[in-house]
Order: sequence, then structure tokens, then C-alpha cells
Amino acid sequence: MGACMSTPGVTPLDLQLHRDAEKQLRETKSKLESERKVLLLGAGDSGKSTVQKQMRFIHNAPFTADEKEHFRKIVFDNLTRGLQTVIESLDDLKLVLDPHAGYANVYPEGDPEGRAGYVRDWAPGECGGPLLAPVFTQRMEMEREESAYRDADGVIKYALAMDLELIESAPDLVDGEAFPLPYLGALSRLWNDPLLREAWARGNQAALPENLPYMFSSLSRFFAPSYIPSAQDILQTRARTIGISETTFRLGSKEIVLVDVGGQKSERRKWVHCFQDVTSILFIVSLSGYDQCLVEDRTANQMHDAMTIWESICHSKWFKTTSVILFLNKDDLYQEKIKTSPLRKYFPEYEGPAADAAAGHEFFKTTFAKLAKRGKGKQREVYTHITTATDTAMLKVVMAAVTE
Ligand SMILES: Nc1nc2c(ncn2[C@@H]2O[C@H](COP(=O)(O)OP(=O)(O)OP(=O)(O)O)[C@@H](O)[C@H]2O)c(=O)[nH]1
Ligand SMILES: [Mg+2]
Repeated sequence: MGACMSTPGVTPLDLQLHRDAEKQLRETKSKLESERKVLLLGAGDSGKSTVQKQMRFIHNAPFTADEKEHFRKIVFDNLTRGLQTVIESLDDLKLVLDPHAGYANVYPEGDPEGRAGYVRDWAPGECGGPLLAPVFTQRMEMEREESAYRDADGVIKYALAMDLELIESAPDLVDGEAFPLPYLGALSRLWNDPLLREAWARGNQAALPENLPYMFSSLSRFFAPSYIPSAQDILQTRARTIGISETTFRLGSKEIVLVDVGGQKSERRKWVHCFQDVTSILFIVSLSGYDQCLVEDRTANQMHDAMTIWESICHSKWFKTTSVILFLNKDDLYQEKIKTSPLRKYFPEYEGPAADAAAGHEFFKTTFAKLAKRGKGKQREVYTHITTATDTAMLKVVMAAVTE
């Protein structure tokens, strides 16, 4: 028993190395058999990272304190840079901010209290420390110029200019730093300005961030010094993905590796690095993108762009046998938008009734299915789901079906 014939020239070390190599091969094979690699693909802003975040919530892989801190800083960034994008879109939309429209309500003409209230916002103790010191000094200098306060009109113009400057010079928060208080007033005054609201409503022409209504509806909560982002805050934050990120979950005896990539044009050339051994592709499309331009290219339509990528993925030599699942995402935003923004304006081939969300769903399902079709021969089966990726209960049900 256990007798072993020795081969001339083979040392015990050679034998050991050989056994180790075989063991490693067996382990890799069994890992490959039990591992499912799911690749998230789609254009920028379609919701890929949101699906990945949801999988962490659903599979009990909670975000760490450091990750929550990271998202807290992104909330501030999304508010300030998001509003800045709306402000910058005014020129293109041929809109000019009129201080008398929005700010006249905040600082009624001839009301010294209005001005006093504004100045109070800027009390040095509340000023956000050294970060805002230069802005504060500038305000003091301007305040010394009597003319700035000569009449109510001056106050109003000045208040608007200062708020705009504050948003434009918004800093990146550092770890543990509360949201600087003066931003609370500036953000809420500007967001409530009717002209900025009009720019927002025409956001499809300028690729404005879609999470702003959510972010602004919770503004005062974010400014509490003890604020920690909730699960929904984390899902609503927007930060484009750069590079490739993997998350692993255990599902019964299987291990699911979910691979998230950046969808903006500059990121797409990196995709090929994760095309090996893909079990299934989750392709995410933003339904609300049907009337919207791309962040990185204002001349392109988001839905057309998604269709082009989809077609090339479905016909790629890498994915001949890969199962493909299509998420027509951001249904909540689409349901609202379709009421007023006609689908036929952007897709003249659509012949269904106007403002009919379900008919639009069918149109997109059919169009994507046609694009996935290959010559004659066996056709690929495409599974389509209408989703709202920020809705955890919905994603739980859909992802259970997808990862079966
Ligand atoms: N209302 C709503 N917002 C969504 C939905 N899905 C995603 N979002 C939001 O859309 C924004 C973009 O989502 P991401 O998941 O970052 O998009 P992405 O596809 O990863 O984008 P890239 O990393 O640039 O490729 C975030 O603010 C999300 O909260 C949805 O179904 N409804
Ligand atoms: Mg992403």
C-alpha cells in the first residue's frame, strides 16, 4: 500500500510541485464551474452601478463606514455641481437669470429684514471655517461699498450674485466635514428660482442630472452635522464609474461575480478586458433617455447611443453563447416624462398613441429584440425586464429571476 515507484531523475521536490500544480488546476476548474460571471453593460448614466449597489443591499453586504462617508461627500458634490450644471445650461437654453423674479420673493423690495436675513446667513461663526474664509472676506469688502446696499434692488442683485459665486466655488468636502451652512440657503434659494426650474424642466436638451429633485427634496436633512447617508441616498448618488469594479456574492452553491464598468464613451474601450468567461450580460438602458442627449456628447441621443452599443454587443464574437438580459430602466422617470414629451418626436417610426407608457415599452422591447437578431439560424433569446433600479423591492424580485 502506498508503494511508489521512483522515476529516475525526478526528485521529491519535482513530485511535490507537480501535485501542487494539479491541485491548483482542480481548484480553478471547480471554481469556474461554481462561478457565474455577470457583466453589467450599457451607456453612461443608465443605472449599472445602481444595480450593483442594490445587489449589496439585497445580499447583505452592507456598505462600510468609509464607503458611507464617501457617499456623503458625493451628496454634497451632486447638489453643488449638479446645480452648477443647471446654471451653466442657461446660456444654451437662452435663459437669463432675473434677480427680480426669484430673489424678489426672498428679499421683498424695501424690506431691510430681507437683507438682514441674508447677511445673517453669513455670520462668520457659521461660515464653514477656513474653507470659505476668502469668500467671506470678499463679502465684507463688498459690504463696505455703500453702493451695494443703496436700495432694495441692489440687495437683490447682490444676493443672487453671491449665491451664484458660492455654488461655482463649491469645495470638495474632506472626511468628517459637515456641509458648510451657507450652502443651505444658497442652494435652496437658487433651486427655488423659477428660471432655474424652467431650465431644469428642459433638461433633456442639456443632459442635466436626473437626481436633483431627490437631492433637493432632502436638503435640510443633509446639513445636519450628524448626517449619514441612508440606503436610498446611496442609491440616488451619481458618480460616473471609471475603470472596472467587481463584487462577489454567494448564491446557494454558486458564486456570482458582478462586474461593473463605466459606460461613458471614453470608458468603453476598457470593456474588452472583462469579456472572457462571461456567463451572462445584464444590459441596462435608460428608458428616460429617449428624449435626452448624452452628458459627453450633446449632439447624440441617449437611446440611439444605447441601441448602437446593444447591437454591437449582441453580435460580438465574444458573446455567441452568452445569455443576455435587457433592463429597460428608469421606468419611474419615463412614466412621468412620457406624459408631456412625445416619443414620436425622437423616434418617428413609433406609430403608437402619444403619452402611452405601455405602448412605448412595447416599442422599445420590439426594437431591441430586432437589433439582437442574427442572420438566419438559431436566434438568441433576450429576456427583458422593465425596471426602476432605485427601488430595492423591485430589484430583489427581478434579480432573483435573473440569477436563477
Ligand atoms: N429615478 C431613477 N434614478 C435612477 C434609476 N437608475 C439609476 N438612477 C440614477 O441615475 C444615476 C446614474 O446611475 P448609475 O448607476 O451611476 O449609472 P451608470 O450606468 O453606472 O453610469 P456610468 O458609471 O457613467 O456608466 C444615479 O443618480 C442613479 O441614482 C432609476 O431607475 N430611477
Ligand atoms: Mg457606474
